[in-house]
Amino acid sequence: MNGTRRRFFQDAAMLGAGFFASAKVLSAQEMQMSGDMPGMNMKGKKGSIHDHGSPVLVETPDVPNLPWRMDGNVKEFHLIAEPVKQEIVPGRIVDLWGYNGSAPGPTIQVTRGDRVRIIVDNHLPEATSMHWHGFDIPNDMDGSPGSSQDPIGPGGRFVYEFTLNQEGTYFYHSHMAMQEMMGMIGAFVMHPKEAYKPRVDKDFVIIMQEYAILPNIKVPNSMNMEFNWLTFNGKSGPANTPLIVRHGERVRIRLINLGMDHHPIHLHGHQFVVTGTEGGRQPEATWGPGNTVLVGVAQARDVEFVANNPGDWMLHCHLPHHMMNQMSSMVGPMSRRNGMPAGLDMERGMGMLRQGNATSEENGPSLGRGLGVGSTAEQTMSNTPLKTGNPMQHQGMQMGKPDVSKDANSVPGFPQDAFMEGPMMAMDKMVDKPENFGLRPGWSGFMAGMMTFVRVLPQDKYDQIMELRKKKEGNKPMRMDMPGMEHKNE
Ligand SMILES: [Cu+2]
Repeated sequence: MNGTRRRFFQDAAMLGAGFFASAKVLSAQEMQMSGDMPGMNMKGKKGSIHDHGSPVLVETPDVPNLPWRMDGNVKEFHLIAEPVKQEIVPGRIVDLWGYNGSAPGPTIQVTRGDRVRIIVDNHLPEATSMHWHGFDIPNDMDGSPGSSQDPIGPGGRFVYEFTLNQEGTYFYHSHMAMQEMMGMIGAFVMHPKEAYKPRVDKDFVIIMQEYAILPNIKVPNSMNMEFNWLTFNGKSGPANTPLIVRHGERVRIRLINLGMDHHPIHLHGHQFVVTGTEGGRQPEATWGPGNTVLVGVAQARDVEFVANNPGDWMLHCHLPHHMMNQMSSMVGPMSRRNGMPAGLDMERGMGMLRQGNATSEENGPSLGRGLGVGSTAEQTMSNTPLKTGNPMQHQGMQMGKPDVSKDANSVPGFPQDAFMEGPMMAMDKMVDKPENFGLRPGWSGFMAGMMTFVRVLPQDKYDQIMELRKKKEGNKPMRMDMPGMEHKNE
């Protein structure tokens, strides 16, 4: 049981009043609802396409699923808005706001026609509200603060209830704009009763978010207009869990964007078709081939493809700055400077803030592009020659020598402001997990920002990874049963 779920169930148990019948029911339900669905459908299927039956459940790598209980014919969920400590990459733990210990919040899955109740508790220090993005529901359930309901005050609760007659990739989010930029969104997938044709074998959700978090600071600056941490499902490369599929399987990826930027998401090695938007399924007549889809703010895009090309294929946002981590103008220079500038202490010399919060007088909201340029505390700094010799050593990382030519420093344009081209910062060991098994050594040095893999694997390698995953998860069941959803395809 991870911290998220443990926390959730502790909270749920403390609520008493029969929210769940007993601790035993809790753990059974929790096991049933284990968010580790990647283990589903792992046996006895060879990538065949099924044209009948109920849809597969979605996997949201690195994000749990939200459990529910049935109350009569109502599917009841419980969301807790609360501060969250989120490890974006190894060692980089930041203070976000999310739901049930996760940012983005846990994924909700329902089936068309479901009557749904969602209890929302506010454990934030300020008011919030919950909006159901794209839902055709009564106005007083819409979660618009001030117009459709009063905001939910700190310590408060609001119970939403509605019947859902839609299908597609939807999401929930705080309707307080600045809270959105602290992480407050989650996926809400509405399955059709019968799977679409052609049927997909794997169905994934990826939520895109972005944060402005300066070096040495843990709280995002939600006022900033530029972002230096770009995440898929709350993780930046190389910390993302890859999407594992069998060679020949049909795959759907549901891309959701809530931030300040639009993201052109590109898949290597395959052509896909866009089969859905935030408004639901698109008619097949509109499906044209592509390999890059622009996902605008507040939009969702479903893409589908047949994984017919074996290998480890990148899936990433194609904006160059969205393939970087921790990008700030001071990070590049500090790795190759000869000593500190005169008159500055260590932290100042490295361009780090010391006051702890984004609106402190030290730099405050003047921080703009590059998280330093335009600020009065910006240092004058021209590009200095890249030092050859031994690179800085970081614990746990494979710090190689930069692979540069002898005359590199005489070439105009070299080194760029933020010289971070690998393989200096590989951290394969630090992000080791079953889904990364068998990747090329040093791979992690080239993954950053909104970047993960679709690993199209032959049966034996696929089984090997599922075996490792099973071992890691111990005896947790490998499937999740949803009332009204059967998995005939296994
Ligand atoms: Cu992007």
